[in-house]
Amino acid sequence: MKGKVGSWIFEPEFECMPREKLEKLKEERLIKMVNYAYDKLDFYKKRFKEAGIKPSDIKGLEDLTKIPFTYKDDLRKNYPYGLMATSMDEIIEIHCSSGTTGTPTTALYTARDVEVWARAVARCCASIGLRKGDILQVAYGYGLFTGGLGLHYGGQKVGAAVLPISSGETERQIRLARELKTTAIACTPTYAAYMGEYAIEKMGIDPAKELYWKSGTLGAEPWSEELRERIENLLGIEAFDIYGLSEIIGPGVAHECQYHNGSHLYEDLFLPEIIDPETGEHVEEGELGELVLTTLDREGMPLLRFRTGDLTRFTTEECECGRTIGRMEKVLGRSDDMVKVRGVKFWPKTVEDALLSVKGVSTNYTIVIERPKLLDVMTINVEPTKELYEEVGGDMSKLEDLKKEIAEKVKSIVGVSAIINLVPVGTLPRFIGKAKRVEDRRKIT
Ligand code: DLL
Repeated sequence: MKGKVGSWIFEPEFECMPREKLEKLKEERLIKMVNYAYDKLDFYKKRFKEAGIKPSDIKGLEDLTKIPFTYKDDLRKNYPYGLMATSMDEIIEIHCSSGTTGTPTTALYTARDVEVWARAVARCCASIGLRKGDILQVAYGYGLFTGGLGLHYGGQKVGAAVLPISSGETERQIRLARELKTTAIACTPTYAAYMGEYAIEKMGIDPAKELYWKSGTLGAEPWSEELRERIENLLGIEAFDIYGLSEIIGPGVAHECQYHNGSHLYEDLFLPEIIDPETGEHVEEGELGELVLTTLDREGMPLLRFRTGDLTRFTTEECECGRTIGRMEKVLGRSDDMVKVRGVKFWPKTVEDALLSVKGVSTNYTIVIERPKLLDVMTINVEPTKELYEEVGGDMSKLEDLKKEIAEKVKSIVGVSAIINLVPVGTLPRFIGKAKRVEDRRKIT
């Protein structure tokens, strides 16, 4: 549904800045940021000393690689305030993530940081065509997760009204969407698909016809093009990808424009690099690697060369929308989410690509990996679509051909064979935030 909404550009002076000028701005901001982080934080003083460098060694963008990386683990070790670059008097907002390991990290914002965040997300909201008179339904979780408040600030900044409904209570989401005539939706792609399915199956409402959503800003997790197509058809919206991470700011680091050919990464605020995760060296422009980000306008918690763990490509090639700011490809996955089954490495998103390319397969699936004896066994539990399920009267034995087709697709796209377990509609878990689809039982035993 390309070009369905009236996308616009919130800050053309930055988003469309001539590249040469942009590079200059990035350089100035980098030098300032390096000095700031060094002056304010013992953490960086120590890191620089260990690397044998001084802030004055960073004279331009070409010196960036001299700076050591900052890792997620550094944030854990410095929990809660070890990376706070101001006094607590200056901090007005704190977010926390528990992370997969259970060790928390904090994200600290001054008033200026919240303003920068609001501007970044406002750029995203303009891309989905939001303006005065629109109502943005924010169904990302509010609270310590940055999704809810981030979209809240950005939506208000472009002049839209925000419905801060948060995630969950799906029946109420649909009811209020219809009664209040909300015009756009913000949530994870998984939850968008679930809301659509819920409206049809549980409430007899066709969201594409009976709701007023024109667009959606969906992110916080990897999602496939197949899922985008399904969501667009189901909800009758133009679906956009939004990327971000709490350590750097929250949502709003990058967002798609109406051409959907990658997400514009706001380089004037967040300096990107793509590296080979093994060697730490830069890869050629356009090649796949790990995204590394440096905050260029951050007071509360500045981060230099933060290893995001996210694998993507980056290009500065011109975009039809007129933005000069570069674009990152849809994230393939996190390096630590990569699964290895019988020696074959892949990201769960590739399994989604395979599953959703088969007609009659729903968006509800889970992946279980076990090692009962010596060999890894991957089982994909997946529900057929409601229509197909009803067509066979709930008799799964009539879906043997579908099962075979899925197994073949998985083998050819993912490169590893899997046991396909077709399960009745409504039996797999539904997610209101980030989906947790992979259960790797090998790690537990
Ligand atoms: O997920 C912030 C966010 C909220 C982004 C709402 C977009 C919308 P964290 O919880 O810190 O912050 O998780 C950050 O989620 O490093 C990626 O691995 C993943 N991620 C975020 N957006 C995308 C996306 C928020 N569009 C981590 N595609 C990141 C793929 C994404 N992965």
